[in-house]
Amino acid sequence: MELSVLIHNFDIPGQLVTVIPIGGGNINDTFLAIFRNAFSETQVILQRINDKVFPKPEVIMANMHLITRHAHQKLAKEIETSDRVWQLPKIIPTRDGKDFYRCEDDGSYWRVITKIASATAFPTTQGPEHAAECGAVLAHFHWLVSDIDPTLLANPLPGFHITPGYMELYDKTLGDKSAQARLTTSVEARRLAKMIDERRDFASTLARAIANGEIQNRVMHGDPKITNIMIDDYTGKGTAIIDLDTVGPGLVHYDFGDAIRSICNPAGEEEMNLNKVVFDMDLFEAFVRGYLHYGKAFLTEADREYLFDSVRLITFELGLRFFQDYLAGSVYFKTKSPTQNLNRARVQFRLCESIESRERMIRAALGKW
Ligand code: GN1
Ligand code: MG
Repeated sequence: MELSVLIHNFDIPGQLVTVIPIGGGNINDTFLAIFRNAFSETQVILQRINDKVFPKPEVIMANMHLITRHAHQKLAKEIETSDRVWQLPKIIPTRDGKDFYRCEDDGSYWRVITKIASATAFPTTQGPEHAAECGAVLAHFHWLVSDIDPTLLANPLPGFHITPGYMELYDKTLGDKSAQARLTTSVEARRLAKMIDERRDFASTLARAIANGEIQNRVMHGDPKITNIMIDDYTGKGTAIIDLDTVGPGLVHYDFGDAIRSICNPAGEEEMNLNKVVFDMDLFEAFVRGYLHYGKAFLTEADREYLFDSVRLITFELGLRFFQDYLAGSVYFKTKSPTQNLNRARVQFRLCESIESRERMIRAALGKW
């Protein structure tokens, strides 16, 4: 179905002007749709939910419904006392009042959400102030959802961020002939496989801490990377976190580690020159400062014990996920070339080494809290 036809299933005022592809997400397809009437314009975000990755799109929409309703009520109250307006996208329902539209032609799932206007999500970190604002946005989101009972949310992506599970999948993939061929013909692939083997025990660190009851699931965002954090164009302050697909029960550590591995690597995820990939301590200290402002209120001592491990682990885990997908023929993360996931893995593993070599400094910075 043409997008210009499909979008009319949603309740948006005005006449459609255009629908254009935007965004560089690795999973969903994202479009900007513009509607106009005689005196104003409405811009909304149309997304096709990737149901190969999210087996039950209705589950992610139910989670999104619950958390945005809760958050918007809290945000409306906060506006009276806050120095800034915090925002979160809102679901725009279909004409028959549903949170998503299922296309009968091909069974695809679509949703429309509001666009956070006059704000930018940068592809890479602009400097320490930007990093600090990213920290503030993530911690403010954690605060917003900290009073939601995580058991009310369904698991949007079974196995997400359970590192030992990704190790099992990787081991299984190694058994495939085509994966073995990709491994034996590439010196780089073999080097990464060795790095993974050297960290097998470490891969269970957070899973063990959960099993021992040291740390517990709360409500997490699940994908707080730099391109999902919006900075207000006029004030330079953080205003929103977007991409709520993976919101669900999980450790705040997953978010903390994931945001940091993305924000403290100024070269970004697609860098080809590994010499440019470093863990930037200035950006890290700034992020932590921003996070702490709101994070102090809800982080426990036990939570804090695992913050360094979370940074190292989520970086390692994403490297492992990219690498496993490369070996499996790039079936999960969208790619433009057959070796893109291999290179993405190289970047994360280099970053992981950089984090490991700065362990003392990172722990010291975390200890200042
Ligand atoms: C995927 O597609 P996107 O950009 O929202 C992935 C994240 C990774 C990220 C790395 C559901 O997110 O876990 O950190 O790529 N999302 C899922 O760029 O797997
Ligand atoms: Mg995402």
